[in-house]
Amino acid sequence: MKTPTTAELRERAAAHRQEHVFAFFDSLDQAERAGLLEQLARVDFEQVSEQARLFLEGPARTRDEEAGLVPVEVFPLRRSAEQERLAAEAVARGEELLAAGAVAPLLVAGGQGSRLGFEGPKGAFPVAPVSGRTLYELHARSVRAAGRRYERALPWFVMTSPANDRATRAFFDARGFFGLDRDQVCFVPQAMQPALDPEGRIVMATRSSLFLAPDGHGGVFDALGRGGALEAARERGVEYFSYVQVDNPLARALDPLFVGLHAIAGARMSSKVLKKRDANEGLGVTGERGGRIRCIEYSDLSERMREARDADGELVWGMGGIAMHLFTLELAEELSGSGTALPWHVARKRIRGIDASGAEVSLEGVKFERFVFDALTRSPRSVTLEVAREEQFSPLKNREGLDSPESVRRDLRRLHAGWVREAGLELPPPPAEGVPPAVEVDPLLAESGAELRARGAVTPVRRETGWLYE
Ligand code: UD2
Repeated sequence: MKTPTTAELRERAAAHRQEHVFAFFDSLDQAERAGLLEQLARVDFEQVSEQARLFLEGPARTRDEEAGLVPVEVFPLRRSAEQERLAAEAVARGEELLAAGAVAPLLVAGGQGSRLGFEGPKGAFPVAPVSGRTLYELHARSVRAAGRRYERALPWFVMTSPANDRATRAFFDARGFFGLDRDQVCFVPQAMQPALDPEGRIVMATRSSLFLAPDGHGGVFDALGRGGALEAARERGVEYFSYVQVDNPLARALDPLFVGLHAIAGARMSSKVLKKRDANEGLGVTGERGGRIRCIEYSDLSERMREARDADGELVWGMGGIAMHLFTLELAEELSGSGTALPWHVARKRIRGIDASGAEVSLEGVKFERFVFDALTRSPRSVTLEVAREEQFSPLKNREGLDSPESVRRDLRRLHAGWVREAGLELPPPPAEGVPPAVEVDPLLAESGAELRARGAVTPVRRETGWLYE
């Protein structure tokens, strides 16, 4: 792409009512000017104008989205005999595809983790209850374990954002890529979007920079396309991406049942769900209308829909999405670089920027994000698989309380203690009534009770923090 000149950029900005981005240009030094011009060259002003229209005209979309929507059919945890037969067939098919290297794990970690209040990439948070391993390391060890199981080095795609890309790479580097081959890991930085003010003008973070925020996890398709990851994946024989979030250490990226069901159904995109804790848990819901699947984010759900109950008193929209998806390489190729393929979602947040005089202020900002699950509308056939919360979902979101380091560690301990019990191995005494024993199982040793049992007699390493089976 040819680098636009300063005059061209001034013209573009002015044509879209954004000339203020040059307000301080003449007072900047050489390096500051270059930095600002580089940012501006990457701004799609046409798109910014569309985004401004989107929130200035404030479409009342939610109601339309909900009209006529019915919950999708779920492949449940409690299965009929026929579903059990299909599940067994799916596991076999899934194992075949995994062994053939057709499924690549994809971890999204471009978010800012602001609720956790942790400096640095969220994946660098030490979360494991006994070993103190970080989220990244747990995911990496799970990828290594799969590599060993299927006797091949699986390519692992990790989405970062320009805000944490360098820190993430340095973190992997300093830890020897957690024992993975360097060329197994492919970092794909997502793009950034300018934040706007309530009048639809781009917010300046400083006199020489725009306020930019990651473009949402729906930016993953563009990110995969831009850096050549899609071609690399195709060359390596990848047919499906298995998408999980960095904040969930229980996420199983390589799940034969899910892969098999998805492949047998001929789906382009599929999702895992579970029973919501209550009507207000922060999980999106999936519905269907006229054969099209649509996911509505929890914050967009009307109260009527959130609270609706059926004749048995159960929540009608009681199944929540846990951000684990499979999608085909072909769908990613179709969506990558397609510009308007996925809709923009608007998030209003207080942000720090400068005002017209250049003074630092806190102002109401409007951020724009794409959501990966909007791609479900492109998958006429789709599998929605119910999973057990205690086995697959315990996200790290908050500093304390629900979905906090404490709750994640407790859930890991409880799950792993169950495996140790199932394997007939020894457990440390629980520290108190109702508190799970301080135990942890390394993914490289086992990722289920059955696998641990198959390992035979294993002696745990006893640490001050508890027992580590590795
Ligand atoms: C997300 C889902 C929600 C539910 C929940 C499960 C959305 C909008 N909602 O809620 O329905 O499934 O997860 O835990 O996704 N990320 C990026 N780039 C971005 C933004 C986010 O990589 O620009 C990553 C981020 O690093 C994290 C994940 O996406 O791994 C989820 O982001 P979040 O914490 O903002 O999503 P949350 O908890 O609101």
